[in-house]
Amino acid sequence: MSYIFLPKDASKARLRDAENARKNRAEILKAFSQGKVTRRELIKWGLITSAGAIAPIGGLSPFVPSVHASGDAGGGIPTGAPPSPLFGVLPFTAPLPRFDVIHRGTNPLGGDLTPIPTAESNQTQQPVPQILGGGTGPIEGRPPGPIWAHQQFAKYPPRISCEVSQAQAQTNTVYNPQVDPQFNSGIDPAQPIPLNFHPQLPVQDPNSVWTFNGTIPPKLIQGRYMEPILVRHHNKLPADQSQNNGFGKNTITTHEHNGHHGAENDGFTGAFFFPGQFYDYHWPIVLAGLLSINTDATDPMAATPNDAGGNDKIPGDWHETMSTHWFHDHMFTFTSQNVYKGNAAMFNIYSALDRGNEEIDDGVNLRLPSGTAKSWGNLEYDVNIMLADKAWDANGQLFMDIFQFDGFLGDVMTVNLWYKPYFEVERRKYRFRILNASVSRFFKVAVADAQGNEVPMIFIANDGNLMPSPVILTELDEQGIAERYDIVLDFSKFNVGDKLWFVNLCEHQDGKKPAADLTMAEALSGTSSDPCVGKFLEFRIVRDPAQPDQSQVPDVMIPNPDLSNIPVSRTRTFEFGSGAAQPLPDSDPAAYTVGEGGVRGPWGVKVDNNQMLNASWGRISAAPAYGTREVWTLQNGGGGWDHPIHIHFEEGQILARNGKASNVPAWEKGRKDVYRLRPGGSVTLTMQFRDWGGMFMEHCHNTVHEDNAMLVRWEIDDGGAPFLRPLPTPIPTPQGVTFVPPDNIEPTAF
Ligand SMILES: [Cu+2]
Repeated sequence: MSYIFLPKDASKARLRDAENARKNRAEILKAFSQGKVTRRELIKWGLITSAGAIAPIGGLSPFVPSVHASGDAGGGIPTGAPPSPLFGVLPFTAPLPRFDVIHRGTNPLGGDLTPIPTAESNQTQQPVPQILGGGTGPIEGRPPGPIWAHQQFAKYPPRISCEVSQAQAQTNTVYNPQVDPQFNSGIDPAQPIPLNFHPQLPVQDPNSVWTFNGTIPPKLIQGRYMEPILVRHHNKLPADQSQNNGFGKNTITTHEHNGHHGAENDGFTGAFFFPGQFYDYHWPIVLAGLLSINTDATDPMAATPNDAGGNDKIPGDWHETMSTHWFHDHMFTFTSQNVYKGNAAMFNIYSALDRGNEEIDDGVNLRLPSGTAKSWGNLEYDVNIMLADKAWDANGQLFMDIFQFDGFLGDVMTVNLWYKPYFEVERRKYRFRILNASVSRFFKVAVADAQGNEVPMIFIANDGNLMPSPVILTELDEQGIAERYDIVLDFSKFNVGDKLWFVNLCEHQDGKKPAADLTMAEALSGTSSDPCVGKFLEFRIVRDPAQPDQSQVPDVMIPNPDLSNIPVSRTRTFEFGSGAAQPLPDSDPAAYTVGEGGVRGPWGVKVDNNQMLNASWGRISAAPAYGTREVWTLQNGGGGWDHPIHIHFEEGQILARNGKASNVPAWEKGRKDVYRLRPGGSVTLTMQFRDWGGMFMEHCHNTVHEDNAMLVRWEIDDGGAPFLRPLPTPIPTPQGVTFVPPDNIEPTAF
């Protein structure tokens, strides 16, 4: 059994060997990531196996016993990478930084943005750096022409702008948490915030970490229904791909995770853009079903909060209202590296039901914990939480091993990108929107008091969706990568001066799947070999609230949409497995990003009874007809792994686990967008395909699996117009995007 990281009490010699192996390996990975050596060459030299795993050579793989290790551990116990040094920093010594709220401009078509956003991609030419091939290329990287024009741009013109950059690590001098310091553990937003993982840990080099605007804390966009946002995302990463400190790709594509938007705004994996370019993402934020349900906007439950404390009615099905989203990179074969490097942010969507004001009592507002000062979007008691395990090298610089194809684990727990912080709270209810933003790690969160007792939580939302009814839990379920769990925690039962902790009960030994769910006592005992088990966030109850807590958690929140009258037009199966081995033609777009041979597993997806195939964004694996409902079964092809599968675009309802409706737990009875298969398991779900068209994706959100061929493209076909049938595949280059016909269409796709 190999642990990813060596225990802290490993012998000095063993640690030194592991560090040398890590360094040697990092040199190879760096050369690979920078395009100086191909995967085929690495295989030829015997450095990696054809399945992609690093070859078992001493001094190269930290998992191979060295002379020292074979002596001190009974011969042949594999060693791990050296633990990330903490430089003497203790847990719970830094405040939890609240998210940095991105500025909302209110004049996107008349001055916020230069040039003014356009329905079709802006193909104005600019010089391209020599290192990217020279010549000229378009200023916007979105594919050109009508196929990738913003759908319904004239009908839903942007009313808000958010302008952001992907950029090298730098100090934040414009932090705006949108709450006073008393709600931010005393953090003074006027103080510059260097980019490090704790105020006493080393500052990250510009190319160790690439985040939104190059800064921390992580970013938050606040949006509301029917107030379309234009997100202009600039790529300010180095044009020279060798400037990446060993991992991370300088081309990006930004996925608004489960946005119900047109595919041109979905961050399609093959619609990436280059340094020096921008991409305009149009997020209309509409209720699903708006073209067929409540089209005249008369239902008072389908509404969006206005600035005056009231509601404006909107079309669509209010049972499809969404709340907690995130957005992140979706670059083909590089998603894991780019998200780990910092391309991850959150997006709170506000509605009349979930408006972020706990005081307004209008018969629609659920009055969940938030605050009262503003008509909507109060954050005082509504806290975004981003969980991510990280690792760093001997100098404290962020480190990733891009050849851990089972999945990459970090050994340091961060919350909102700081190492094990504390958060000051009042004696009242809070909402926490917990995002698992890891590469491969699952969490299982519980709350402990000082005696080690579990404190109940009210589970209110799974993924982006408020539950039909809240569920009281003392331990949350295992939370897969990209899943969001919203909970309400009531501190009023405790005293000023008390402390509580978020505790991770889920132990990993590798990136394949959780190894064990520990009891609270086991997790607190400190005996787990996994350094990310145990307490990771400390709540300090510091005062009584100045105003009485008016927030509620109603017994009924958002019942599921009624699908009983909607016929099921198709069923499909998707098996997530390994061993896919279809050679891709040289013309396949997948070859473009990864050099000769394209992506070669070790993972793959088998659709219906077709072949198990590697990923290619040129292949259409499923093409549901526009306006229909289908039932999809997601099957785990093996028992050795867990796969959290994400289907883009519309919320699904889980009908069965392992074939039985009775296997679906209470907390999965709402709507979902990530479906955790569990080892050997299956999930049967139903979803609709409406309102928008284009090409979307379905993939494992263990992003290492996703990047190594566990991804398919599917698309919504509307019978010919306005989309072509099937859609042409975009091939981005710095000089412009061209289109080719899909090079492969699965026999059961249409
Ligand atoms: Cu997976």
